[in-house]
Amino acid sequence: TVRDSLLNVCMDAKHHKTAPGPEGQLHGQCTPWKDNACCTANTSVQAHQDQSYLYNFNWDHCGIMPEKCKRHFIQDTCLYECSPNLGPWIKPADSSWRKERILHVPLCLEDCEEWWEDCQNAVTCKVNWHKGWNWTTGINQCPRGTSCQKFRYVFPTPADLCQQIWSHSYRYTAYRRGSGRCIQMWFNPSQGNPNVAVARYYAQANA
Ligand code: FOL
Repeated sequence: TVRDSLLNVCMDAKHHKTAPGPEGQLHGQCTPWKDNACCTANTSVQAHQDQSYLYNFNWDHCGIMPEKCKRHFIQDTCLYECSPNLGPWIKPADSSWRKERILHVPLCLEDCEEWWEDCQNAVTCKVNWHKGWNWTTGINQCPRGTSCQKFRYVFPTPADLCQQIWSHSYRYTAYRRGSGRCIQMWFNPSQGNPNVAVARYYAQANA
């Protein structure tokens, strides 16, 4: 039998609810999680805003991020804040702003590849977006000594992007969407949340 404590849980982080539950309405791209979510409706609205109060994080730190790229970052925020299916990958975090983090979540191949493809024309100055920004103005700016470059130079492969941008929150995998072996950032909730079965599978593998 599986480790129930790894299933249907929320990490202890900055904005997460203590336990997952229905939200009635979630905003925009976070809608797929509305039946069972770790985020509040308010967090789901903030997830769509530039420089939201969530982390005061500016996607446009090297100029405006193209819309088709930004939607992947919004989707990543929805998964990170709302998913109740990341239990097998929750680990203690060594940081001031959260007690727990996710580590090595197996992201579906297509979700990683499309994120990278759609961000080819976006520009950044940093590989790891968690650490080392200049916060003197209250929002993240490129630190001294860095320069703004297209994503394809900063992240030469899809794996570089998905794994490095959030300190290995994700693991790049060859598993396809629908395989039951990888977490989908994007899904159509009409047939339920496909990540429920994925968490169950990996909870067992850990037991
Ligand atoms: N998405 C995913 N998939 N995983 C994540 O861990 C994740 N985390 C965020 C957003 N989406 C995510 C949160 N992002 C800082 C920077 C980014 C951020 C949260 C906080 C920040 O304040 N960085 C400081 C260091 C703070 C510290 O470590 O104490 C810095 O030095 O820039």
